[in-house]
Amino acid sequence: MNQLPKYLFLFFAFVIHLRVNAQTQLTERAEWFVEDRFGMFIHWGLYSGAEGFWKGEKLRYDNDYAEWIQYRNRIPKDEYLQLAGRFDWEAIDVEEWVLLAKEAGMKYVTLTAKHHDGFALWDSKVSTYDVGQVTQPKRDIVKELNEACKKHGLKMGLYYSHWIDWEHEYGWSHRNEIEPLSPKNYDQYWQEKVIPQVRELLTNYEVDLFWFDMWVNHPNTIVSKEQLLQLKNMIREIRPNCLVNSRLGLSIEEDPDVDFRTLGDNQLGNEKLDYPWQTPATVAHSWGFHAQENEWKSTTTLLRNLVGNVALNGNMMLNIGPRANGELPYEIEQRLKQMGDWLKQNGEAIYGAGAFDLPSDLHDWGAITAKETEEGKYRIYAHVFNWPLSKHLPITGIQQKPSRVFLLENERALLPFVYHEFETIIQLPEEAMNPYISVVVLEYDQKPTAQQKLVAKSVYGGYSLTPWNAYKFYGTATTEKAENFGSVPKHVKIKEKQQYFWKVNISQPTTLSFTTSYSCQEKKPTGSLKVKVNNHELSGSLQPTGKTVGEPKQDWVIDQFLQFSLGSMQLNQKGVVEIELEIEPAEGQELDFQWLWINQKESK
Ligand code: FHN
Repeated sequence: MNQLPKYLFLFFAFVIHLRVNAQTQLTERAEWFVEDRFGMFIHWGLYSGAEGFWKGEKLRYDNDYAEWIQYRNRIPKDEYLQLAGRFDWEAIDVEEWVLLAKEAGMKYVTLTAKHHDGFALWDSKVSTYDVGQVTQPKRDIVKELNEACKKHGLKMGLYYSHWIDWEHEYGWSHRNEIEPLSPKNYDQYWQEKVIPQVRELLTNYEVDLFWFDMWVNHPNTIVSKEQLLQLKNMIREIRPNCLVNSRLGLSIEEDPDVDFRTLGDNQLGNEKLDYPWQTPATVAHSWGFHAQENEWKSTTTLLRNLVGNVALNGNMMLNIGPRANGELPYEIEQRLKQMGDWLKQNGEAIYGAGAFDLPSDLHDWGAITAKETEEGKYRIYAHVFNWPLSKHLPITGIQQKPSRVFLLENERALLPFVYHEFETIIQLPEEAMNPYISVVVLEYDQKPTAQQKLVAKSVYGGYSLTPWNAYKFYGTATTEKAENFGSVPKHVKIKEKQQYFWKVNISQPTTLSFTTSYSCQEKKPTGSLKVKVNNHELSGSLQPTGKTVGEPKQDWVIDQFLQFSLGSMQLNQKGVVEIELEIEPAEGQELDFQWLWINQKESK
């Protein structure tokens, strides 16, 4: 720790902890990981030389994970090894990948040291199936990565496929479902390859993170809990600060000593978690280089995904799949550099930032991240995905007035705003500041409190009240998922009297008009629907909505959801009001309810 006095270090550690205080189950080890938020994944190995094709045939699986070519296309091991001959070893410069990571604003790099093919990208003394055997002079890609990471100040992670190994006679392959492998033989693989290789990696390189890859629960696999613990304990013993992900095969719930949870491939977060977590993501679809990749995500999409995860206290590790000459597809390089440009301007809203105490899907214009600043202020970052046509940005649910509001890319130009109880309306400039996502900062002298359970004002000028954002309800309605590709929308099925209650903040006396959307398959008007606000009431009977057609000539007839106006009412008060909706189908009948929309007449 050089000359830094111990108390100062403790102080900084405390500050870092405060900044990410939304996460309660955070090990000290993992603080850097939560702070850093964004990393690079590299899938690169012999499979990169095949590029998703074998002897003219495309990979035999539509998911097109090019790194699976050996297994999917049943390639014999010795022929697979010959792929090394397609590599341009002279041209491969690991430092270039690290430099790209740095330029992209990524803070760590995780390389597939050994993927499912069992081929080691370091000079392994444990197995001859390694990069040292196919290069002259011998290359050690892990060592090169380690040196480059150190040189450029990034952390290094290693991916190690522990469960699956197609090289070792007793490593697991999906084929073992029809050619059984005994636990005894599997343990032989474990003790003579997994344990010594991971020990070798831990001992010879400065590994900050071990990324394992098993996506079936361990009781349903050949791997035993004892084996997993043996592996984890060895890591703890040799490199106590090295992080371990949940795809080791132990969830954080089962073993809180696991440092972070890895979600499914490209699975974005959908809830705040109180422990560190991460999405492994691709720019297109395949992890290893695939010659026919064509599902490139845009820079905007990738940035939205990153922001969305940070808004839920999550991380993202974005993959690159270099070719056998080390080059990257243009699209990957371009997206990463553009993300880096955005992060140079807006990284403050990502690094060390996390969720604020409001639901992350509250606002329809984008997402919120937040953190305490080094100067002791508190900043809420409104990531505006959709620059409102009205140029008014409504922020609902914060109980205090900000001391100042500005665009993160132009702190000197303060933005005018009005604050009414629980609602801050910001006057935006005509043009969005950034082509991807513009970040508006609301600064407070201390962390503001959140008013829970309010429905946010929409950028479309009203309030969307749904069964899922009601703060309370009475009744037994059940949620039905969207069907027919969403042309039958998500809704609730109501068979008997149901009441929903929402809270909405009205900034001034106004006229509110109400519209509802539902599907009712009765032949004539029946049942009732009532909206109550204070002493006002609007009511009507439930109208038949009939059917509609999704696509022609496909026998695709679906229940139709139609909207109905319920009228309007004059409210002479301002502040938080409770909206009640009571729906009562007639005896033996049912209604599929979707939403209630309130329009507030704007003042001049
Ligand atoms: O099978 C692997 C796949 O090849 C890739 O490495 C991904 C990355 O998350 N993990 C497995 C599938 O989930």
